[in-house]
Amino acid sequence: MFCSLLITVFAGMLTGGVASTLVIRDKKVQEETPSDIWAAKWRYVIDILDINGDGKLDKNEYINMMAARVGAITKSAEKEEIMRAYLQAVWDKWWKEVLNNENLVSFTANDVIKNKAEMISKFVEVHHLDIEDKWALTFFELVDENEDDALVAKEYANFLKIFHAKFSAEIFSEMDFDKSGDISRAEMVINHLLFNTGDTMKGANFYGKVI
Ligand SMILES: [Ca+2]
Ligand SMILES: [Ca+2]
Ligand SMILES: [Ca+2]
Repeated sequence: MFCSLLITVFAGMLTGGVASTLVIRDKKVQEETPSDIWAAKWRYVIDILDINGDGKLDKNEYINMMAARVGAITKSAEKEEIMRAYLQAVWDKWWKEVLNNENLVSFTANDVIKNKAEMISKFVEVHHLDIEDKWALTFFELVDENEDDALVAKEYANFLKIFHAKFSAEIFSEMDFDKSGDISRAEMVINHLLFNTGDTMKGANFYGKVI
């Protein structure tokens, strides 16, 4: 009797333990629901680029204001112009198409989030991968001050400044996959691709701390 009571108590402790482990696991899965992280990333990036805080990212904020920050940070009018022309092309070739609006003047985080499936499928189309690479590498080259094909902390901090984001050693280490102490072109491209298409926190802090 005593023995079976003990077994019951012990079994109860065991199942209790398993149950709470499952609860923890379920909670973790819930927190990492793909749409939540993907949506959180886009809400974050649109919010930091929405300078007047009206909830919309307009053409001026996206093109001129971002280009102006590149000019100020790199102290180069030439780089500002490269950025402006590039962003104008991305607005015309990518955002107008993906949001299906030829006369696009602004968009919100919700516009992006409700087009998630279409956006992710476009991000991985072969012809689009060129645009993807170019986005990451254009910024890479603009902030690679000493042109040695690697971004050290100070240079990556300048990249984050374009997005009004604060540098941290933690973010830098997340982007530096091979822990070499700098960000290579490949790391820049992969982190950007993970930001755009990934369902996890990998690459999520590419433009600064999301969560
Ligand atoms: Ca705005
Ligand atoms: Ca460098
Ligand atoms: Ca590295």
